[in-house]
Amino acid sequence: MTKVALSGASGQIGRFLRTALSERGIDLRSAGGRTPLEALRHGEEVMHGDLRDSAVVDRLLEGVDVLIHMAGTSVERPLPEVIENNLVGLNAVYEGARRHGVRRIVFASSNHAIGMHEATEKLGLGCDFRPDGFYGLSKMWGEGLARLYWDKHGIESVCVRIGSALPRPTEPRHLSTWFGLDDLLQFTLRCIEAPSVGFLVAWGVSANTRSWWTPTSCETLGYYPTQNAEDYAAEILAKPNPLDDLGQQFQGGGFVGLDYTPPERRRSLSR
Ligand code: 15L
Repeated sequence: MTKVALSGASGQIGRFLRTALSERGIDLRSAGGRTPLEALRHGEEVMHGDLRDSAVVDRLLEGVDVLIHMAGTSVERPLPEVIENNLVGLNAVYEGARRHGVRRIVFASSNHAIGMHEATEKLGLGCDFRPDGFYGLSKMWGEGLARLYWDKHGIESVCVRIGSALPRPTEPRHLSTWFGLDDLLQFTLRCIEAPSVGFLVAWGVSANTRSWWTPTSCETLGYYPTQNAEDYAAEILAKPNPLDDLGQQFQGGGFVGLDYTPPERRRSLSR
């Protein structure tokens, strides 16, 4: 039976996946960060610790076939914090995968790696990276790291550029970015089961009518989304949009306006 490890098990997506994968009888080891976890059912292994520490990584990856890597900073934060959690921590995890012969890592990338594309654009997976902050930049780096470990060490990766993983969409941007939880679970199960994936990048998004992202890579995984944010459109569009003009202009939404220099101030600053 495939042994699966889940990092970031105390986070928003991690909590959902932990329960859902356990309920489906996946042989699971769940890892939280600072706070100890309690096993959800008999047989679930739990642990916690800082993944920059190779001894913690060893406990996470011993005997593991597939790692679902959801740990790390998941919002925009100062660069030193992002570097520690999302670069140093991720590298420690991939090195641990080498030591333990882990077959595959599902890496939680993010739409914020491409967040400075305009909301009017339709993007394929080959689009330029246009990160909307240090967090998005770290996801771009993470995809590069995953590529490196496939090319040089044969560790498979699925880099999933997660949109908005929520129980339901709540604002106009989500009509394009929503990744429904049924679809997230289906996607994760396919990542565990797919016979071989090599290095793969995929959009973590539902079958949204207004999606900005062209679904490719789905065939390799056998992932076929069934949820569509459009079902909530009338309700969402009847309410005011919580995003300002900038957040509506770019795909990264609210992350774009953080530490943003408006065009009219750029020339004067550079003189
Ligand atoms: C992400 O990558 C974040 O982790 C999450 O908090 C949301 O902001 C999501 O993207 C999104 O873009 O909706």
